[in-house]
Amino acid sequence: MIKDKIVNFEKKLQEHMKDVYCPTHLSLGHEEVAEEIHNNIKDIDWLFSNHRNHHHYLAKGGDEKKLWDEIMGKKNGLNKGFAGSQGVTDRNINFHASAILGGLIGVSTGTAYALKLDKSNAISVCCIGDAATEQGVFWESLIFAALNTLPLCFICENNGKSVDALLEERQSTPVQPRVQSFGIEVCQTVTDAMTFTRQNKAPSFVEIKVKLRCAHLNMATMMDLCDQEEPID
Ligand SMILES: Cc1ncc(C[n+]2csc(CCOP(=O)(O)OP(=O)(O)O)c2C)c(N)n1
Ligand SMILES: [Mg+2]
Repeated sequence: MIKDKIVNFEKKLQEHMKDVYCPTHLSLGHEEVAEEIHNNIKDIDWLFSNHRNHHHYLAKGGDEKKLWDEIMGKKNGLNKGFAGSQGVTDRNINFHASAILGGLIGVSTGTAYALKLDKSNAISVCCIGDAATEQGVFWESLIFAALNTLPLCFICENNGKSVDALLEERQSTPVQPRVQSFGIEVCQTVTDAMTFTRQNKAPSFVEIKVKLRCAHLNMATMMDLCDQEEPID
């Protein structure tokens, strides 16, 4: 099962955190979501992720060794040690992640639009955290996706936190009814959402409640960060 591989990877990384010089967000506790993505995603599909992306990358069929080396800042890492944990990108498997909160929501929507114009059978899947639903681009993208009936699936991993800020202190009403009111299909499982988007070539949204079983952010100390300016061999 892919979730076992993910948990082993993240726990090993946790043990080696003193060697990690890039800001790193572990996905421990989010692995069930990745398991379902893995079971439903196809090679032709696109998967967009965020700062917390290791589980998504492995779910898309990513290379564990290249991911490890990237996080360790090595030249033979996936992105030659320049992207680090937050910017993991693998064009060979249609996978992109970004450190900018909500940064790939618009890109995933544009990709879905391109897939529609190309009459492709692929879908665009965008993984976001609960805080990303507070970005304006999320709501703009929902309007565009609904109006143009785009093959776009939003998966929201709600761990109840944006760094240390609790969800109930940030949002006045639950997100699902708000998304539904934009004419978007709201599903209850990742499988249902991805299946809906694939079968109907139409947008969907799913919110999964998860518990993050590690710190929000891990990295070596900021003092150590000053020591490494270039990727290492
Ligand atoms: C545009 C922007 N603003 C702020 C940040 C700082 N930041 C990094 S992660 C994060 C919270 C993200 O919360 P959420 O989307 O719920 O994901 P989680 O970390 O809980 O998985 C914030 C505010 C950022 N990376 N980008
Ligand atoms: Mg969160």
